Amino acid sequence: GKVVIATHNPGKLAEMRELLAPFGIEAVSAGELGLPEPEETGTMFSENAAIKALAAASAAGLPAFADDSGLCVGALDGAPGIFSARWAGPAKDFSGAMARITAELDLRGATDRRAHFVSALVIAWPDGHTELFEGRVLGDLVPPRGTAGFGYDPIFRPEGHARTFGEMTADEKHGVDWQSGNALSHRARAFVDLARACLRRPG
Ligand code: ITT
Repeated sequence: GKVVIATHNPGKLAEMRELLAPFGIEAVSAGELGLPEPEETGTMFSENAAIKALAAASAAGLPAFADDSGLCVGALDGAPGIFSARWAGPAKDFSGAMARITAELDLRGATDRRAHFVSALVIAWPDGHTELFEGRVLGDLVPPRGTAGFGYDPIFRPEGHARTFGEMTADEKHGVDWQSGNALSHRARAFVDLARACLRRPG
C-alpha cells in the first residue's frame, strides 16, 4: 500500500525515497499532501520522530515514516543534537550553523573533533501504533568540503573514510548492502534496522 514520508526537508526526503525504494513501497511526501509541520516538542530524537509520524498518519489516514536526526558533537556535550535544524535558523543557514560549531569548539579550547549523526526512524499507523528503528555513524568534524548532500554533510567525515559526506554521492553516503545488512549513514543504518525487523516478522 501507500505510505507518507513525513518530512519537509528536501534533502532528507530524497534520501528516504531512495532507501524505501527497495521495499517496493509507494511513497508520497507530507509536502505533496499539504500536511502541516507539527511542533517538535520532544527532548529525544525518538520522541520527535514519533510526533511527526503520528501527526502525518492521522492526518493522511495512511502509515507514515518520519526521521528525526541530528549531529552530536562530543566536546559540545552532544550539541546541536535534537536542535540541529534549529541551529540553522528559519533561513536554514547551515554555513552559519557549521561555523557556530567551530566557534563553540574554539571557545571551549576543545581539540576533540569526534561527532556522530543519529537517525530515529518511526513508522506510525493511523490507529496510533508506532515502531522505532535507529541508526548512528561515528566520525570526525573537519573544515567544510564538498557540496553534495545537505545540512552538516560538508563537515562530517565518517570513520574509516577519507571524504566527507559532502564529497560522496548519495549511494556512497548510504553505503547500503541489503544482503549483509551493512550501511554507512545513520539514516541508511536505521533503514537496515527496519529491513531486519521486516524479515523477522513474516507477513
Ligand atoms: P523534518 O522535521 O521536516 O523532517 P528537519 O530538517 O527539521 O526536517 P530534523 O528536525 O530531524 O529535520 O533536523 C535534523 C537536522 O539535522 C537536519 O536539518 C540537518 O541539518 C541535520 N541532519 C540530519 N541528517 C543529516 C544528514 O544525513 N546530513 C547532514 N545533516 C543532517
